[in-house]
Parts: sequence; structure tokens; C-alpha cells
Amino acid sequence: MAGEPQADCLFCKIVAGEVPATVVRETETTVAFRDINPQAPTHVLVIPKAHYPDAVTLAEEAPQLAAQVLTAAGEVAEAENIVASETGPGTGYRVVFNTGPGAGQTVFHVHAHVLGGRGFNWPPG
Ligand code: IU
Repeated sequence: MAGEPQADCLFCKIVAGEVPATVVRETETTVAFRDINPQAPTHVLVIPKAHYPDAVTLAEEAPQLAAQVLTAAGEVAEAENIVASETGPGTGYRVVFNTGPGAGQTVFHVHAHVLGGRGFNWPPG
């Protein structure tokens, strides 16, 4: 059923405390933890505690929870001091939802990558 924990899901296991993670923020409905393979000085993953496979499914089936994930991403960015206060490299941050294997999604429990602390290129790689 939508939102129910999945036995074979790594991020459901992090939510359950069965797999360790460096948690930086937690709300009633979301958890944020540091990525084990960081791609930027700040690289935090924000997930809903409930299991949805990707961002679009989350938005379709639980729009309020999708908004809570994005709000938590913004709070992480504030706490990590990566919110743009001026223009220039290393200011501002990215919120990325890889969606589907072809786009690099490897864990099918929706997660927002919050990346900051360095400059970024456009278009992304
Ligand atoms: P992706 O968008 O599905 O590729 O992102 C999955 C991320 O989960 C990736 O950046 C991994 O480094 C990260 N990750 C993690 O933080 N902890 C883990 O135990 C595992 C993956 I497995």
C-alpha cells in the first residue's frame, strides 16, 4: 500500500533505525541525513518517513508530504549555511530528485539531494 514501509528498502531501514545514518534533522514526517558518498561539502538527503518510490509519485499521492520534504530541504540549507546571500561560486544550493534509473536514481525511496558549498555547472552532468 502507498506509503507503507518496504522490507527491502534501505531508506525505510534508516527510518526504522535498523541501518545507521548521520541524521541532521528530523520532523514528524521527514528525516534528513548526510549522504555516505558526498558530492559537495554539504550533501544531505531529505526523505519522507513513508515510502514512496519517487518525487512525482509522492506529489501525486501525498502532496502535503511532498511539500514537507521541500520545506525540510530548505531548513537543512539554512542550518548548513548554504543559502545564497550574494552572487558568486559557492553560494546557493541545489535540490535534486533523480527520478528513474536512467537519471541516476539508485534508491527507490524518494529523496531530495541538498547540495551546496561549492559552485555548480549548468547543464548538469
Ligand atoms: P540516487 O539519487 O538514488 O542515486 O541517490 C542515492 C544516494 O544514497 C546516493 O547519493 C548514495 O551515496 C546515498 N546512500 C546513502 O547515503 N547511504 C546509503 O546507505 C546508501 C546510499 I546504499
